[in-house]
Formats: sequence, structure tokens, C-alpha cells
Amino acid sequence: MTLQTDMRRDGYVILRGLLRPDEIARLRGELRAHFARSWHAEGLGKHQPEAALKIPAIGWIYHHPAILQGFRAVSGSDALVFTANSDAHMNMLSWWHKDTSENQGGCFSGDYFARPGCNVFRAGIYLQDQSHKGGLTVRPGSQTSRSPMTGPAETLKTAAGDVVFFDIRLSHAGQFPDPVETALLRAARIRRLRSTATVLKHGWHRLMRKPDKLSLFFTYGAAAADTEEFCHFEWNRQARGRNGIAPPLTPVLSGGLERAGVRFGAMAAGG
Ligand SMILES: O=C(O)CCC(=O)C(=O)O
Ligand SMILES: [Fe+2]
Repeated sequence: MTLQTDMRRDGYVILRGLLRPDEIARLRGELRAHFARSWHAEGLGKHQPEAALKIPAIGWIYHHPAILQGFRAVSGSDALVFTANSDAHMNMLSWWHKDTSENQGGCFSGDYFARPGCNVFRAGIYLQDQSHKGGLTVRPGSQTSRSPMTGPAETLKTAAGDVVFFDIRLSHAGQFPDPVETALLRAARIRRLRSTATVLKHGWHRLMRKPDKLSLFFTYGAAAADTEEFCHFEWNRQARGRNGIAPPLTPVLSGGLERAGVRFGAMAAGG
């Protein structure tokens, strides 16, 4: 009950120590191996959207028992739906935003910031201790404000193995750029300077002895109208540029979800 109360009030909850050290090491290795070969350049770092489709090796994390238990606890629902939405990041800079895609028309209909609660939650996993520099910075309670810039900010200190669960309407940011990175980000807006800016950012990162920052985010919902809307939105996004049909999850992942008693929403919503 208190976790649901905290989620309603603050828009986020940290659950400590959900992943074991060997699981953290495994996930780090799998993400590193992926990012050595494939990524989208973003925020002068590496981003893998659709990580549940594009990084088959990490399928196990999407039905990890302790994380599913976390989603059940914060949502107050035993009936969970995996939305197929997931992003992996390495050394990516970011800025204040919400995960509700207002720049693409919004993932929900109606005045969704006016509702006190929402049934769609994201898990954020940082794969190293973020005790000196925080991992995620949030604006507690901002899940009901439309602007991502409203309200006081709090930087969350997490240890590898902790998972941050948050209402997808919460205003949050990952790694803010320092002044040098701000200048490089500005340069990278000019197309022909982008790759030079990325190389310089990498050099700066090394010079300043900044540790690599790896993270994984993914979205679950409680079986409810919000979640159906989110799944439709995600299915349509994944279908774009693919002849109007979103790709199915790998059989290994869909089998794992089924065994864990989780519905795979995007397929159900799109079919
Ligand atoms: O870069 C980060 O750590 C934050 C990532 C994030 O907010 C997201 O994937 O939605
Ligand atoms: Fe986000």
C-alpha cells in the first residue's frame, strides 16, 4: 500500500537491490557487446531504441521476477502488460523530458496530466553505482504538470542493482551536459560537425575520467485503459517504416513473458 501511495504522491519509487551482482555484470556485458557494434547516435553518446527487439540477449531482464514484483507493488495490480517499449543508453547526455511523447502527439488521449494516477510505469536501471553523481534526476510530484520544467529537482543516488520505477508522466533527466559538453552539443546541431563533436565528447569524457554510464529503461502497465492506449501508440511507432506492421518479439522473450504470466500488450493491441 505505501509503495502505491508514494508513487501517487511523488511519481517515483526506488526499490533497492533487486538485481544481484552477477545479474548486473551479465547485463553490463550484454549491453557493452551490443553497443560495440550497433547504436543510434544521440546526446553525443549511444542510444538503442526498441531494445527489447534489437538486443535479444537481454530478453531475460524483461521478466525478471523481482522487477515484475516491483511493477506489481507500485501499480497495485497483478495483471501486468509488457508494452515492448524499451531504451538502452551508454554515455548519452539528456535534458528534462517526460516519457509521454508530446513531440509525437502524446501517448494518451484527453487531459492526461489532470488525472491523479496513471497505470503506465517505467523501470530505470543504472548498471553502476550512481552514488557520487546521481543517475536519474526527477521533479517529485511533476506527473500532473504539463511542463517538464515545473517544480524542484532531486538527483537520485542509486547503487547498481537498484531500480527506479516512475510514472511515465514524471519530469526527469539523465546525465546533464557540463559546459564543454553543452558547447559540443550546440556544434553537433550542425550536421557536418556532428561526428567531430561526438569524437571530442568521447575524448573529454576520458580526459575527465568520467566512468562509463550504462542504463536500461522499459515500460510496463497494469491492465487498464491507459495501458491499452500506450500499447497502441507504441505499436504504431514501431510499425512506422515497416509496412505498417510492428515486428513481433523473439520467441524466447515472448515465451519468457508467458511463463511469467505477463501479457504482451503491443501485439494484443495491434492485432
Ligand atoms: O539517459 C538517461 O539516463 C535517462 C534516459 C531516459 O530518460 C529514457 O530512456 O527515457
Ligand atoms: Fe525518459
